[in-house]
Amino acid sequence: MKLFSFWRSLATFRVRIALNLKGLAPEEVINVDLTKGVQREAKYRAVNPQMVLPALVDGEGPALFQSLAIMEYLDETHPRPPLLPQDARARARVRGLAQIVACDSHPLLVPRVREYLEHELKLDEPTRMTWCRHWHTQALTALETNLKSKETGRFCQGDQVTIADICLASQAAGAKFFNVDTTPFPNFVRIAETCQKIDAFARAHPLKQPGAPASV
Ligand SMILES: N[C@@H](CCC(=O)N[C@@H](CS)C(=O)NCC(=O)O)C(=O)O
Repeated sequence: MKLFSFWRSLATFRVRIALNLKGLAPEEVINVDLTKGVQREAKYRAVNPQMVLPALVDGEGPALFQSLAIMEYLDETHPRPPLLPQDARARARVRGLAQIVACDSHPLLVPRVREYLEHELKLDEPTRMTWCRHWHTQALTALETNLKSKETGRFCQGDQVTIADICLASQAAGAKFFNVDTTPFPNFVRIAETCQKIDAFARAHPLKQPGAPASV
């Protein structure tokens, strides 16, 4: 396997956690520096025409893309431990929680959106931060309200780690990057802290990757 990655990429963080949970280690991790726009260079565009991370090449390729799709692929090809529950309703809830993060919140905060706000709409840094914190807080509010359900256990869905927890962990790392106050969201914080104590999560953390600063 070959993983195209960058330390700060939250979507790649999700895939790294899934790989670690499955006991898989890519033979090659290729750094694509998002701060330098390397994702838009022809070489990477040939790997992932969307010009975003992550991309995962398994065997002959072509590259797999989109973190949720990659995680489900890994779950189907390496079923142990499962990252989705057996029960259809529980599975729908897990996917729903994961999608709050990966489909509705994270896309509003990615570099290409922040760059558009800066260069095209000419929004200054404090205004851009207000944008980012607003969408973070919306997602945290939706997650926290859902997590008050009795289906929540040690993790988002009972006591088994699922892709919902992986996405929650990425939201928690993003909240730190953007200095978002998470204290109004105790279930979210509790699960994020429980996840970070698991080696597969801890090793995958953005700040543990090559090129990462000591803190943000
Ligand atoms: N929905 C995608 C998100 C992909 C994405 O936007 N990735 C970010 C890094 S986390 C990226 O590469 N952004 C490059 C850019 O915005 O130019 C997924 O979950 O894989």
